[in-house]
Amino acid sequence: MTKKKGKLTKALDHLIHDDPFSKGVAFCPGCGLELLLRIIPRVLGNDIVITGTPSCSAPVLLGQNNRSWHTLSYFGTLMTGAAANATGLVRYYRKAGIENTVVCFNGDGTAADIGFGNLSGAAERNEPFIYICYDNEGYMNTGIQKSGTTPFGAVTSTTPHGARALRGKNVRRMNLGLQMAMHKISYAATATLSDLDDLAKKLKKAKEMKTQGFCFLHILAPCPTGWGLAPDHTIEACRRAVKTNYFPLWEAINGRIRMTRIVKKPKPVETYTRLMKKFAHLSQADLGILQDDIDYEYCVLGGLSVLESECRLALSDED
Ligand SMILES: Cc1ncc(C[n+]2csc(CCOP(=O)(O)OP(=O)(O)O)c2C)c(N)n1
Ligand code: SF4
Repeated sequence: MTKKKGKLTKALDHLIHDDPFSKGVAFCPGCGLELLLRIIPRVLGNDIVITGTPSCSAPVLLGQNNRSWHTLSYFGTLMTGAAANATGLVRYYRKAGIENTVVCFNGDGTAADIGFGNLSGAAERNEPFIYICYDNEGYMNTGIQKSGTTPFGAVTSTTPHGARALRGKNVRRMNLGLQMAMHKISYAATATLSDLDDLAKKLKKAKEMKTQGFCFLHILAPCPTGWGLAPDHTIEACRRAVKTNYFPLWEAINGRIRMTRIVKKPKPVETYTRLMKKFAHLSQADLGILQDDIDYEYCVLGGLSVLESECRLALSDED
């Protein structure tokens, strides 16, 4: 009991700033995005400038009916040019002699698909801002369409189950976090809402590291409405995503990867999928494909995270 209390205090210790959001905002019950949005300024401070695109975050961040739900600075932009606009903002502030932190905050539809080109460009130029992708694995605001990060087998409105032998998404997800880390940017990391201490440390590290260049955080943020997940299972879904290696936690400085949490005995992916309806139709064979994808991605990650020391050894052998 005492131990648990200590753990909780550790995570909450990072939330040192006031919550700039109104108590009731326009998100569905249990929305992972809402919790994440409330945490970011509480950790980073209220002087951040957020920029983002049309999405589930926009009704709250941009406001509705000329009213605002928060006291932060927000710059609304287009899905096609989110990172290019953030680049412009940063350059304007630098020219004006204003020191602040620009946070480009977008869903996976923007980050992985529609705005990926200029995200990659900003990363390659190592622009000094933080890009956060909250990954709810689809275009949720426009009716739950599949995106590049939607996993194999998941039902979305564009990858249905039932009609003409369709069984959800029939191709595997892209690994956005790894792709960004391989741009060898100043800082890249994955995080989720079940591991708040890890999430808060990575937010702080991104704020520190952005003086050296581009920082990218890939954050799993469950969408109860789109996933068929009970609103009170949001955190449990994140916890199981980590425990099954569906969403491993790591960070990378200049492309050098380090696991921030190693799960000693990963649970089978069904432990995670059974929580939500979007996977309810999957056969054992389908689950096998999903499991294989998770195992493969984890092997790649493991390989990359040890590669550096192994390469150094090999090089010193040659010496
Ligand atoms: C270029 C472009 N295509 C399509 C749209 C329509 N649109 C508005 S919000 C949205 C969904 C955005 O998805 P994502 O970025 O993943 O955020 P989420 O809705 O999941 O929060 C889309 C497709 C748009 N605004 N701009
Ligand atoms: S649709 Fe999903 S991401 Fe959008 S507000 Fe609702 S729960 Fe959140």
